[in-house]
Amino acid sequence: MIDWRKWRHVTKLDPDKPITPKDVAAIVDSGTDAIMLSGTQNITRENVASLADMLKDYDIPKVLEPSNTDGLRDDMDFLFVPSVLNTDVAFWFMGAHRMWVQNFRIDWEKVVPEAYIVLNPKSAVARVTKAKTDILPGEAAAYAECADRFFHFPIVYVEYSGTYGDPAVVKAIRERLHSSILYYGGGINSRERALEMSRYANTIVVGNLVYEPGGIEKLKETIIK
Ligand code: 1GP
Repeated sequence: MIDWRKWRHVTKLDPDKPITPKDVAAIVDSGTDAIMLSGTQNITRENVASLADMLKDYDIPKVLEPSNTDGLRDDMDFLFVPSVLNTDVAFWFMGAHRMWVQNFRIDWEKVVPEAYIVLNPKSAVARVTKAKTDILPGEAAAYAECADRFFHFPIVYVEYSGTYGDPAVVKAIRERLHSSILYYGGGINSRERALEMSRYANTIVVGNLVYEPGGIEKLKETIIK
């Protein structure tokens, strides 16, 4: 059984962004603990299938993080399913999930719920989910404590997608968590930033960097073992 709780570093690949088999091979060999297939916009059955196909011969753990039901597939090791906490649009906390459970056969052994706290107002996920991103560290920490203690989410995910976040917010959340695993994602593009966020987060997630020129070499620098 793969123990995802031990992962320190996850690389997020967006099915909507083109990537070469050579780059995929280099990412798999980078030392990252797992590959997460995830994107917010233009996620289709076809682009998820083509990315999954590029990864199928590698035995690195593969996680699908769906943003809709189009790309769902059952050949992944895990299905990390986000619920957004800091939005008043219940569809992103429970609505989409009820439709998913009502219309699909679920392999619950593979499902890992994620409590998302979305904090970059310019990110696609903030726009789509109408997240209330202008919250204070105390409010963010209270959302996290609710997710952990009240809803028992196994993962609390601090999402600054596309920009580098405030370590003080991640620290405030760390201090309020009891058993949830803390994920941090957003703007990690150097070893310095990876070290800083790894002081508070159990697992860091790196996405956009791999699509930048020289990004895969930089990715290796963000892996803290
Ligand atoms: C995005 O949290 C991940 O969902 C990683 O963020 O793309 O900014 O690295 P970046």
